[in-house]
Amino acid sequence: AVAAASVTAAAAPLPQLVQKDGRHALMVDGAPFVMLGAQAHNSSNYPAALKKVWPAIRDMHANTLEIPVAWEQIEPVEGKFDFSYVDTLVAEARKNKVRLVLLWFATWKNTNPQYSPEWVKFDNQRFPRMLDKDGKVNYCMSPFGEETLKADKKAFVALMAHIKKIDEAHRTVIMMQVQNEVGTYGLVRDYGAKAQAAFAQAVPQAVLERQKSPVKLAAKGTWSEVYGDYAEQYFHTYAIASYIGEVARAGRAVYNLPMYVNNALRDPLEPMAPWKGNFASGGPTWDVIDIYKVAAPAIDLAAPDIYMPQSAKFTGTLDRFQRPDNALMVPELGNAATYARYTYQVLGRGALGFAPFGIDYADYSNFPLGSKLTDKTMVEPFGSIFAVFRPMERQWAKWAFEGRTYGVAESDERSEQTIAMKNWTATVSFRQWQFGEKAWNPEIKDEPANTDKPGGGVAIAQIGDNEFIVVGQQVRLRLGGAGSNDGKPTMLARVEEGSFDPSGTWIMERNWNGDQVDYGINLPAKPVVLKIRIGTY
Ligand code: N0T
Repeated sequence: AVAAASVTAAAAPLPQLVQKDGRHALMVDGAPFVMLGAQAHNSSNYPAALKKVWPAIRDMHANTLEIPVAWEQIEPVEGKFDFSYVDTLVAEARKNKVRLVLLWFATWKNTNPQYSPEWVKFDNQRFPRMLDKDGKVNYCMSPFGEETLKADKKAFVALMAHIKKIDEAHRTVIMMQVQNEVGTYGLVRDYGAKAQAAFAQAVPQAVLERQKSPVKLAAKGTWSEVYGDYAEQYFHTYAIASYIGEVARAGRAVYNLPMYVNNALRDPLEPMAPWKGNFASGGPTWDVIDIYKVAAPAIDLAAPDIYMPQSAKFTGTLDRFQRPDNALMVPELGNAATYARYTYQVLGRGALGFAPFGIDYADYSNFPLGSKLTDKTMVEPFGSIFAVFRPMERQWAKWAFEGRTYGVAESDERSEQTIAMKNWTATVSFRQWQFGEKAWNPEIKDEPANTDKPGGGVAIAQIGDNEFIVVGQQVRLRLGGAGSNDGKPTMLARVEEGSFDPSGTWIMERNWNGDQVDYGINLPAKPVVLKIRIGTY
């Protein structure tokens, strides 16, 4: 029995989300993991296409690839499953030493059924689309289509069973995204017969208890009676979330991977108002995360896809989605260089993952949402940052889960930012010379090199009372006493530039002193890692 048991090594534990004190971690192989991710283009989900994916993933220094698995490709004929692409993908991911997040493109992909098999998308009798107020057929699948749910669920369960079979001993696949950017554009809800009947029912108790709404006209009653002008959006959200929740539940019953939904955002800063065509109704927008929590308990989190380069909107979105009951993960953002600085902000805020969209060398540019570039130069701004995080990715994930990490990105206004840490503050400023103060030479009108556009960012982990790991680029950093150090004179002890080796040991290259610290700690354009100690006297 002893010999037999030693033949197969014990499989690593299942990836899972854990939480403590309002913070979250994605556990992979039993320890916190941070996804330094990249998402491939929408049509790179074929064995031959992968050849143009892996080189970009390598240049990106990513530890995780997010890539679609389409319903149309695994079940082109009803009941006949073909997992050859999944097999190739998983095998090649292992060769490339990256993990996978699989994106289930099925009933809804950017709200439409484009990735459903032909036997689904052209059979409106069996798989009904939504109806508008006049009874006209809408493009979007109805969340009340019982056969649609049954068929999508069956395919997803088959996929999860297959992943379990090929990957249980490896855990190459660490997470599933269920559908993609769901909701409906241009129509607030379904007006088909089933939907109409459901709309006249009472709002479920769990929604009444959890959903924070600007309007609550009654303690209970129908959707309209309780939520007035918000009723239709909330109702549609509940219907879609319930559908996704059921697909996810059934999939997890077979193979219990973490699962999430992603969101095409509504503006995080505009005043709250009822839906008026300005976002996909029914999607997990920040205002209805509670409805997803209630209707889709098998979904771990709702995640923002951020294609808003403006710093106020970017930060506003993070603020809306990062909650004690909703872990922050950014599964998509634009791949244009302007987004690279947000890597520091997102990872510093303790996100489970960060993945620019459109990272492969298919000849396809995502401009104007993302970069005009399609080669190495598109990947480089992100890749250079991931490269310095990679050697310490496990430490970083652990520090983040312990609440020791902070991060900022340069704002569009280029203004100074202050980070409050335990008994210390970090003041971060931008467009500074590496030496001296701008005020010395008012007649010099030049700005520091490479700072014509906002590009700075820094992430800090406070690893001890007076000790910090700093990762960043193009910022000036100053540390000052706060709390029990408030008012005390301070002095830097060490500002070591270096890196962690794979065993987690710090390797110092040099110690910054003299000019390199007399005018703040000035990080260059190329990302660096510093280990800083500071003291008081
Ligand atoms: C994203 C991607 C892909 C403020 C766009 C973004 C991906 C999907 N959709 O390349 O299609 O599969 O999740 C929609 C952004 C809407 C415009 C926002 C302007």
